[in-house]
Amino acid sequence: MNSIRLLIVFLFPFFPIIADAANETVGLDGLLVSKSWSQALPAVAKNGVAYLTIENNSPGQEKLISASSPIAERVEIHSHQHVDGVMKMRKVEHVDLVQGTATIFEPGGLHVMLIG
Ligand SMILES: [Cu+2]
Repeated sequence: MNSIRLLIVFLFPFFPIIADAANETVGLDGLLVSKSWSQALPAVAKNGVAYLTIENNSPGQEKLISASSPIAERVEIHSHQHVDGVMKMRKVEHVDLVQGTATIFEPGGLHVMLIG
């Protein structure tokens, strides 16, 4: 198993536009990152969220262990969980990328928090 770090680069300033990191697929050693996007935010927003899909076509299990971005002071990988009927975000230490599957970061599920 390998561990990977994700670098999120937005091509546009992070203000009220739909920031599409790259409407194209980026691959590395059988890992394909695609469908990356972020919700539009007001210019004063300090935090943002990014979504993407990672396909693992490598020969084995992979693990996403971190993410970073030049537009955020800190980047965390989060999941959503229902706790007592309330949806809460939780930081996760890693995401297993199962061989032959696509891991989808989407609203209400896994997401990348862009903090600061
Ligand atoms: Cu979050």
